[in-house]
Amino acid sequence: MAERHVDPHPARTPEPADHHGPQFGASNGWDREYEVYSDFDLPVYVGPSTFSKLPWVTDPAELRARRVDVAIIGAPFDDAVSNRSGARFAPRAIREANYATGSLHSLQHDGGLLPFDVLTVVDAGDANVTPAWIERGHAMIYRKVREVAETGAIPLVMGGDHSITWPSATAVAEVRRPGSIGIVHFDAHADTANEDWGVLAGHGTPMRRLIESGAVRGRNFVQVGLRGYWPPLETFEWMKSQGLRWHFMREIEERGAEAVVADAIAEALDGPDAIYISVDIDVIDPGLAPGTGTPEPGGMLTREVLRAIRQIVGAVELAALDVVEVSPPYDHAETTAMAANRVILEAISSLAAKKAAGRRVRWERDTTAAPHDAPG
Ligand SMILES: [Mn+2]
Repeated sequence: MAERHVDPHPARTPEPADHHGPQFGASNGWDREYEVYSDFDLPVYVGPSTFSKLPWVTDPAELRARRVDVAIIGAPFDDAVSNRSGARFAPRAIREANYATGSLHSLQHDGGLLPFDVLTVVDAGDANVTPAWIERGHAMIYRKVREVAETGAIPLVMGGDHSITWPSATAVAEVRRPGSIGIVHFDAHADTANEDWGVLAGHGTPMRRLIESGAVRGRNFVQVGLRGYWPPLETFEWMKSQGLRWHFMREIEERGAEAVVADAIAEALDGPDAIYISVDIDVIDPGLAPGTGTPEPGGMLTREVLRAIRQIVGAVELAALDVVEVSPPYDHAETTAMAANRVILEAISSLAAKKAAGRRVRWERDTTAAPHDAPG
């Protein structure tokens, strides 16, 4: 398959301590020289399972020292689901859902793009999540995303159920102040309910919390792919009152995904400087992404979503991205985990293409602006 980097100093079979002793191994031919490989170049099933076998770097000081461009973060949390659970297992599954290792070559870009040669990408590990405590889980996800985003690295966050977008996007919005973010939200569901059975922090409510808190303006919150039978009309009335824009699945059927996504970009960036992308994997048709908590038939194609990621990241400043609601226990043949893995790889590749073209990828605080965290 792929050509791999060969270690310039191949390991030799150690000399036997006792030259007079029996050399059973050598008699089997096991004393010949073999090439040995770094963890990064070994097959994906060998060694530690980080995203694409990238270095596991959890210390923010180390992220700064390495001037990391992109940091993968796990948010293994599913205590806020309303239907099928299991998304807590998704970060592990998404990390492992690829067969290619080493310097990947993106065929979706021209010119032989090797994203990991161009960009500094690491796996920053998981938020410090424990089960059965929604408030603590959200606080830990907020802190993890915030400490990574403050280093200038672009966070790519693997959920988790969709409630993790509330703390994750809040962290990114805070770090980027006095700038602001718009959100392009791919989902079968609006996730703008006021409450799920009395709970304000369910996975059906995060978008309302983000807008109510002021972290994101309603008019820059754009939803793509809505379909099915939820939420009720009163929720859409609230969305309308907040200036949200949304694009139903039937609009994608009529106009095509690329035209709809172009409108979504313009709406999300109508004011803000950068876009946060949130991909609920259930925006994809459950025939192509069955491993999810609230599947809704009639969704987007995987290839349309991957193209949309390239379209957005290529056109705008990416503040962060999350991909949520993958539930490995309901998955078949890793289909859904692979789709989520490729959403992340498409974002990485598009950022790499920008960096290769001399465009900025990392976030740098605008030092000419007033301190954003001054009291008051
Ligand atoms: Mn959702």
